Amino acid sequence: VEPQGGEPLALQAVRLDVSAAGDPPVGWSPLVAELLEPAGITVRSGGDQPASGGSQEAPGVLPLVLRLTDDAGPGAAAGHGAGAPDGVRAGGAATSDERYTLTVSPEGVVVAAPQPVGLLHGVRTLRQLVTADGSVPAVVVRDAPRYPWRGLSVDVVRHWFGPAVLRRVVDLAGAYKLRVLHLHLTDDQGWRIEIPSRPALTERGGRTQVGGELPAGERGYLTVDEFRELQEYAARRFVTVVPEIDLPGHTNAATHAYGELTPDGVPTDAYGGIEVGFSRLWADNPATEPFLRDVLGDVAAMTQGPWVHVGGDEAPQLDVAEYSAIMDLAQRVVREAGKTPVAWQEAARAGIEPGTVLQFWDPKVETGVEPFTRAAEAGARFVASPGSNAYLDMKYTPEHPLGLEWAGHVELRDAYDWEPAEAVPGVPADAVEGVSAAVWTETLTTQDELFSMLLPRLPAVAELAWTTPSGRDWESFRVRVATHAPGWRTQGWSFHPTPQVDWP
Ligand code: TNX
Repeated sequence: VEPQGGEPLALQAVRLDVSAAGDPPVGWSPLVAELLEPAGITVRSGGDQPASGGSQEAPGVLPLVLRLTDDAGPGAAAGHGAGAPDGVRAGGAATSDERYTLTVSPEGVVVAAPQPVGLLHGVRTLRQLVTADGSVPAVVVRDAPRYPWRGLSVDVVRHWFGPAVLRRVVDLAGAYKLRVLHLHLTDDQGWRIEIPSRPALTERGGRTQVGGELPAGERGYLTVDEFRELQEYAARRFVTVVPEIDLPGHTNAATHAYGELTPDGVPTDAYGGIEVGFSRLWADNPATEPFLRDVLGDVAAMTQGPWVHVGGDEAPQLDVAEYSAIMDLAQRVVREAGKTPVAWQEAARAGIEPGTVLQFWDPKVETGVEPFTRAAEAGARFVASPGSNAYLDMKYTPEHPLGLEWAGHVELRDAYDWEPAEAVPGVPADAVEGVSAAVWTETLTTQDELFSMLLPRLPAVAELAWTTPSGRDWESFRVRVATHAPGWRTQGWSFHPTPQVDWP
């Protein structure tokens, strides 16, 4: 960030010039308007036309030029991600080069970037620079992320959150420049994605959740079309959706729908509690492999991004051989369908192919660190979601009315003060692909409750995923994050006003 001095510039409107911006997934105008209009800035198009009656714009109106260029300016290091076999291909971006340069001067605003995603990042940064009185400082920002995998994992099983809420979650994730929305779609309490080859999954598991049934008339799963539309909505904002089918534990909704998956062929009862570690698939049951092939085949075919998450967490009820047989099969099916598997950290004990993404979550590391070291040597990439920092379903404090506490309490500062490169024990820093915040919904039932757990902690995790340690500073963060609160209020995004910040 290079402040240019001088008076702040009034900004009531921009005249958008996208003549050098290439083809975005949809028109740039609605995307830019979506970001700037809640900040009180009108977006006019036609900035590539010479302004009638001279080159000077009216006061408060600046041209906003989005320009694709390979020369995005010195100092903007390419994002790391050399080890990312698939890169992050959201929104059609060919590579994970997310650099951008944002220049704000009295002559206007220019965002230059080698890829469309960088142009959008620049507009998002511009939005963050707009102050409450409607001005922006003259500044040059040269920026690039530290990690390619910057994500949010959301449990839509324990309590159902439908497409409308999920679009708001995409907006929030996008605002903080995240690239991955991982959806936990199956668990003991329900099944949240239509599987055409296995219709009973949603017929029998699409209405249940923690505490029982959904309100009458509500459908608790994404249809094939809704899942496609959600992915398209996210991709337009350069967010890739990663669906998770959780195996071989967390499978009561599956065994409830298909009794053939149990040893005695009898379907299990529906489950509305919040215990874990009791449900399972059986490796030696002949119904298991066809089930996995059907489900993962359908999900892979429906998935636009490069990844399918196959779960693998909390399955001590299987011995290592049974566990590995199912996890190896699941990963093979995903690879045969042309996708890269993602799995929770426990899958380090199963077979690992190069490029497999392992999501670290449990700082207790009950398997010991040795499987992580071996997995890293075998080419696994790690995403850091340590429960004690990145689990945004943990209570902020012991008194907090919402959330769980198994990983401790996660105040805003805890979500900010940790180091992703050191978060996964036993693996070298260059095996870390990125960071994902996670929010589980055992205790969360409404959009407001969900957002009050995400805000303000998600921006803290997002900054960690973006910024190198030398650019990080808690005192600076707590001042900057406070200035976002009016914008959250405008958007209708609930937040928890933690006393660690002086809120305006
Ligand atoms: C652990 S994280 C789980 C989830 C729970 C969560 C609650 C993980 C891979 N498994 O099943 O919802 O804790 O914080």
